[in-house]
Amino acid sequence: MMITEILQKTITEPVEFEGIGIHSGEWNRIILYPAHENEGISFYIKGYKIPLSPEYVVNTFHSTDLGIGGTVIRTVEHLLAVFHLLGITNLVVEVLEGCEIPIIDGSGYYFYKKLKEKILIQGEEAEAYTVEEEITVRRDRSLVKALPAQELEVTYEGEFKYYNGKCRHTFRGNLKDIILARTFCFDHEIEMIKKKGLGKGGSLKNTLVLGKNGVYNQGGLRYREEPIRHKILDFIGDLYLLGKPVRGKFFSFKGGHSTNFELVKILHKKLVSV
Ligand code: 5EP
Ligand code: ZN
Repeated sequence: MMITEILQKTITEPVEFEGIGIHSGEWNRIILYPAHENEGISFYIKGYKIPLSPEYVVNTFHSTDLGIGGTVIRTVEHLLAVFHLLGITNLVVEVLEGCEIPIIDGSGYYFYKKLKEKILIQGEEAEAYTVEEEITVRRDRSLVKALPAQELEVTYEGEFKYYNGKCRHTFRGNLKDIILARTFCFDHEIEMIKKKGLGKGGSLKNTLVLGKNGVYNQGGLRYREEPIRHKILDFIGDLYLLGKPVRGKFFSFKGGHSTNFELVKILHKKLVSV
């Protein structure tokens, strides 16, 4: 992969978020701190430091979780998507209570809203990763593709039962297209998800619940293809596991955290081997 130069960014002052975790159901409190140039993004939990890197991914089932020595930080993807979209390259995330990033309203909006006016552009140039050759990942009935491009572009295509909206969307850099898209699940899946010990914090306050007869949430959808747009947000968050902004054209057909992570591992291997 080629490396393109842009400016590094951090935040002007610490920012705190708190709230329930979608999977743990516990209360979480995190503080984001500014970081120096070339420090990158890292997480601190219970005295451990976890640098943002695919090497620390310990789970991709229903969320992307980072871990070290048995200590895990769950559901980092929505916060990472916001960092990626805002171009934040240096920052420390300290987890003070709980072990999950708060889900808030299920989208990236609150992170975005609080961080966007606190962006500090730093003097040094940052590296961005540019995809240089076509990569395809296939797994079961999903497919994820990366193609060379100068800007980040992400197309997601899904096939959802009981969902009659358009099942395809392309993100071409307009943040407002995806930032409000909430996490989601289907009514018939909830029981199974809970049986697996997941979704303990799920409610209509943070999850778009879809069913045969439509949407359970009052107020309905925030976008016509809100689930598809949320999948794009997840993808952009997972790509940021590489630790640097990514330039390339991506296509995901029914992909999820595990196919995203497969792709990230391939991209990462190419990076460390050049
Ligand atoms: C799983 C949930 C609930 C509930 C009543 C009302 C509501 C939410 C997927 C794989 O965003 C994600 N990852 O980034 C993923 N989200 C989830 O897996 C997920 C379960 C819930 C709930 C509820 C219960 C009772 N009355 C999200 C990608 C979208
Ligand atoms: Zn998500």
